[in-house]
Amino acid sequence: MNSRICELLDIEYPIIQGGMAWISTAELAAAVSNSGGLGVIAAGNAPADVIKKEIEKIKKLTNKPYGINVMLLSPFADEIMDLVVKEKVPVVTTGAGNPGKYIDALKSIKTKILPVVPSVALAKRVEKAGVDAVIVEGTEAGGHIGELTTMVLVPQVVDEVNIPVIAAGGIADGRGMAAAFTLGAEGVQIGTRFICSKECNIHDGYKQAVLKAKDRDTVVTGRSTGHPVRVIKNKLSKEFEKLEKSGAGIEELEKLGAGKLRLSVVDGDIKNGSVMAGQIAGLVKEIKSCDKIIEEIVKEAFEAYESAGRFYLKHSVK
Ligand code: TUI
Repeated sequence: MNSRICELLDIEYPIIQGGMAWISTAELAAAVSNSGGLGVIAAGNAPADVIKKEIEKIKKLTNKPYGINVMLLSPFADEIMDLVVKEKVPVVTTGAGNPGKYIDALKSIKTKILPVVPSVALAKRVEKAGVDAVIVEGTEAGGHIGELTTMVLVPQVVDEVNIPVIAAGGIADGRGMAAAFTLGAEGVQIGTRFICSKECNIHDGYKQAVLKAKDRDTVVTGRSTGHPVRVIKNKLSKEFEKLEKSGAGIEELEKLGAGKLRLSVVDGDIKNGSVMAGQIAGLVKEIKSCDKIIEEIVKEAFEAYESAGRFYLKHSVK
């Protein structure tokens, strides 16, 4: 499988694992990298000393390239970026903001920079600033999201930038990967599917919640705070919605959300915790190892291409 993304990142398959706070640890990232994709450790809201240990761990688990996802709303974003530069981490993905002020430092150590963007405007801005590729994420994704769908956003960004585009949001199998490539993407970022992997070392309750989720089981909370977040519906999401409807201020809403991702991921409290997942959760039915997940996605993508090709051929021969 050859794309500019494979060459850029020195990986076998253009599949990047989503940086999911608390979920994307060194163990998961190493398993994805060892399977030919790009594993990514999520820094989330963790301080640099915690992420330094994750970097030490992944270096013991794989010799392949890996990335760190920097959540730009984190109070520790600056110190995480300092750590990335010091450790010469091969790839950085960013989320929830514009990474502009960090680009020069990352480029000076040849770290590849892949920002997540929710719009054409930000994609163009970061291209101009010198990033290596953009991860174009649709609103189908889990966690913090933008407004537009993957289907409409990917081709619009592809038409406006020259750097490679990685599609994200709503992709969990080879059909989704083939569709993303048809839209002009050269890689995919996959999060939700990897939650239900053997090597993802979170509480089993969280995995079971994703496996059980059906097509309409996610909801977006926090629109009124300016930080919309897609989660699986539960007691907490209902409380959050009620509080938002009552006109509560950002402070009160943020207080309700504080510490709730840890509660579900680490403690397995999937009623009172925040269970972030994408709309594609309904497609995820089984826990498998990362190498099986990737192998199946790649095989299925080729099959999807062939079947679409046969369809076009049939309809073009008059
Ligand atoms: O970042 C994510 N997903 C996340 S971060 C997260 S932790 C969190 N918790 C509570 C509130 C907010 C975050 C959970 N899930 N995905 C990547 C992503 N980035 N999605 C959307 C964006 C984004 C949004 C606006 C990227 C850039 C952006 O730019 C605004 C600007 O400054 O121009």
